[in-house]
Amino acid sequence: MNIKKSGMVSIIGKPNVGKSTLANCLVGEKIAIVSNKPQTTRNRICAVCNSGDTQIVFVDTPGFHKPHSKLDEYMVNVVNTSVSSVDAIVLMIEPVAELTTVNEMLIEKIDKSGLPSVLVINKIDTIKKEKLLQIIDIYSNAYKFDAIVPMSAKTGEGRENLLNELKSFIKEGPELFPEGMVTDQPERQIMAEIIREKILNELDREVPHGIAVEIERFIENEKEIIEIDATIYCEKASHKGIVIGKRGAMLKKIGEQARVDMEAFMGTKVFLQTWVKVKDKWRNSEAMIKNFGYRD
Ligand SMILES: Nc1nc2c(ncn2[C@@H]2O[C@H](COP(=O)(O)OP(=O)(O)O)[C@@H](O)[C@H]2O)c(=O)[nH]1
Ligand SMILES: [Mg+2]
Repeated sequence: MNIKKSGMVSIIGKPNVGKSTLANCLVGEKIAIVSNKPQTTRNRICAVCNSGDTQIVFVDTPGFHKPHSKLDEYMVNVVNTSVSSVDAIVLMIEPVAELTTVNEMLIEKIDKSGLPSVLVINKIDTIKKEKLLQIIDIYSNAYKFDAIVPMSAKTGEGRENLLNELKSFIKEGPELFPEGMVTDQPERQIMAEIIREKILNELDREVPHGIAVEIERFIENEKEIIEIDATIYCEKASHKGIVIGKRGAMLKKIGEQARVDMEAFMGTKVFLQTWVKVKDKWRNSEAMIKNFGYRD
């Protein structure tokens, strides 16, 4: 299909509302990691969606929250810069009938930007219709959104409605990403993120938030198997023990789950080896944050 229109749309919202799930739902492939813990996404990720003659590049952002560390500051800054230089903004909210302070702040940002905006009420698979009407009422009184779309990023319900609403803000233009390219993240980064997702899903809050993953080696061997060596960094020796687990059981579990997703993404067999190291307070070191791929 020939692309005749193209543009960019930012997805903003509180941590854990489902922004990354939406990015995956729009691409039709898993490119952004998802977990039930806040602050899963650390970087700005482009998710490319081709629909008819239109290409929309969605910018998945870290959830907007109060910064506590240098890494947090970096993440909030990513949100701030992602509301400029786009064609429209999607504000995603939980299906809660209440205007929260964070959402008020985000609405203010949208208002200042002067950009078209769509409110997405996500997770409607978890609520009753009456509640949905209440939420629509509260938010349409709070701000004049160009559209309000109830949806479930998990089931895909509402996906077409959202795309149709957004298409009206996309102007004529050449494709921004070539056919077949679904994200701007390098493969190495996706592999590292997959490992981080498994750690987020398997371990308690405190441990995964101090985790960074570095891919030390990424090669395709003569048997067309991709060999990956990954180092998992944690902030404390006690965390290292938890990540490795009894007789290495946790690390093995994380590695096996990660390998399945890596193979699905790469479309070939993967041989994954993992190591765990301690790097004290890396989240407060500008140099280390950069080293782990969190760059402006
Ligand atoms: N029931 C339900 N859960 C969802 C939906 N969208 C996302 N989730 C879940 O909400 C959690 C946070 O999702 P994620 O995409 O990581 O949120 P983000 O922090 O905004 O990027 C995960 O456990 C998702 O599976 C939805 O439409 N319905
Ligand atoms: Mg996310």
